[in-house]
Amino acid sequence: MADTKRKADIGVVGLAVMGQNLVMNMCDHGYTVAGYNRTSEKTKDLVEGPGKGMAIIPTYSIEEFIDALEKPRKVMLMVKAGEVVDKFIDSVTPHLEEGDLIIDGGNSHFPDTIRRTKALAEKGILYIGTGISGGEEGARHGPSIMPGGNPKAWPIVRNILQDISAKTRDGEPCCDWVGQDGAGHYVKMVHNGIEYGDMQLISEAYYLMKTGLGMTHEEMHEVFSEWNRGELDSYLIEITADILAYKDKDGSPLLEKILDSAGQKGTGKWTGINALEMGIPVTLIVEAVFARCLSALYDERQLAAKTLAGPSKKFEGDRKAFVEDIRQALLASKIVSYAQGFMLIREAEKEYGWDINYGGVANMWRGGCIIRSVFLGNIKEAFDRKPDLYNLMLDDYFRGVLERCQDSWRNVVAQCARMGVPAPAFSTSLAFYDGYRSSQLPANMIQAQRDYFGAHTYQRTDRPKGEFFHTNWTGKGGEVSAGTYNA
Ligand code: NBP
Repeated sequence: MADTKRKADIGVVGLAVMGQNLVMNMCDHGYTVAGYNRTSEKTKDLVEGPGKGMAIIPTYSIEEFIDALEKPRKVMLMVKAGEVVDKFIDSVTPHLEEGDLIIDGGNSHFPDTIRRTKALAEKGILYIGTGISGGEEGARHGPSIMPGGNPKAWPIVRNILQDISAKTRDGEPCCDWVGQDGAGHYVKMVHNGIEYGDMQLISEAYYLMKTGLGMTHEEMHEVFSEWNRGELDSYLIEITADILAYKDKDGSPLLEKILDSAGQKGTGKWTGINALEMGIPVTLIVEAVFARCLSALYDERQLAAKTLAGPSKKFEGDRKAFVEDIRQALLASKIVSYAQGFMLIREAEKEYGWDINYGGVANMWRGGCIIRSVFLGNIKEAFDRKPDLYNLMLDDYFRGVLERCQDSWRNVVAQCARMGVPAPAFSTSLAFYDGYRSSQLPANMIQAQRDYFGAHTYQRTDRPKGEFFHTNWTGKGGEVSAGTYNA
């Protein structure tokens, strides 16, 4: 039975799916937790239902909630992201004292977390914005937790957050300090972007096996189950195998009755927008977002399918060998996607003045979250070998895998083009790989065109970088270069 005379170690506001499961997870680890929800029925339902007998202190007003907390007070918000968070911060801060702590565990956009951390620091209140991944199941039994914010806040909640987090296969907590102000929510955003990329790659592999190779669901189930025992061992591959085996009531695969029009909540888009703003070519995640957008043009596609011509060839060749090619293309593309994700985090670190623990980030994603995989253990090892690793593709292990996989990868992209099977993520990752490893790109032509029509100037290969030249290409224009706009 709950010892309700004891003050609570932490309080959770927002007892919907995530909040109530986190409360119960905290209780399982020996913490006393105060709970508050705007609609009081949810609080009652929790303590009389699944949380019955647990060390939960139900509270029905903000004053009662604050009074139930041990000092320094730790208030965790698990409410809808956006304005609601600001409103709740405004209503709770007058009741808090210097040194108390607010933790936002919702899916907040990182610029909001930067703003809130700074505003609250001015009032002496500590703030953490933490990404939490793993959905309902993760919240109940161990999510991946990515906290950032005011560094002074970390020692105060470190034990609670690490205790309730998922653990890696080696027993390490999938929760570590990410960095200052918005760093935790930023890393969660990139995690979600990578999740979009992983899902798109797996979907392309499935579609290629189905349409290109004409494989049955049983055969594809076997392939994904097999892949899950090797280098691609991951939660998303595992659930894909399950989905392929799942039968509808009539005994046919349920998957084929699901409308091919993908939804999205926006975190992939945020990653893409941020990558564009910072000029980092995170091509695979952006392509994955656009692939969902294209799928959502369902009615247009039905019309175009009847109108636009293209090949509809079946694969001719060694099917077993081609399935292995697809596996290798998936692995190589995945390396590119994670390399791009970490490139983005590295740029954000510079842009926002953070100090990111890269190996820690890989470790946090190893368990509890949707992208958990054995592969992330390899990434952690790469950052352990070289903490300032510039690009994941340059690590000896990943460089070797890319070299080993590239013939298969090229074969898959070429076959897709020949058969008319869309494979945007496989293709864009290969294009990025070839672009990144090119000491020369056709950007000299772009610079010449920019200078031709807009006098934007160019640098020369036979002169030091930093010297700019303009050519009067037609003999009609002037010698004056444009310094004020970029096209
Ligand atoms: P929701 O995102 O559905 O939010 C519902 C909670 O917000 C309820 O407790 C609700 O109170 C409260 N709330 C709202 Br709505 N407006 C409020 C207001 N004006 N003042 C106070 N409380 C208000 O809940 P969730 O799915 O549990 O997610 C919580 C957070 O965790 C979100 O930011 C979500 O993005 C994030 N997240 C969710 C998942 C997931 O799998 N669901 C995974 C990872 C992260 P009420 O009961 O009175 O309406």
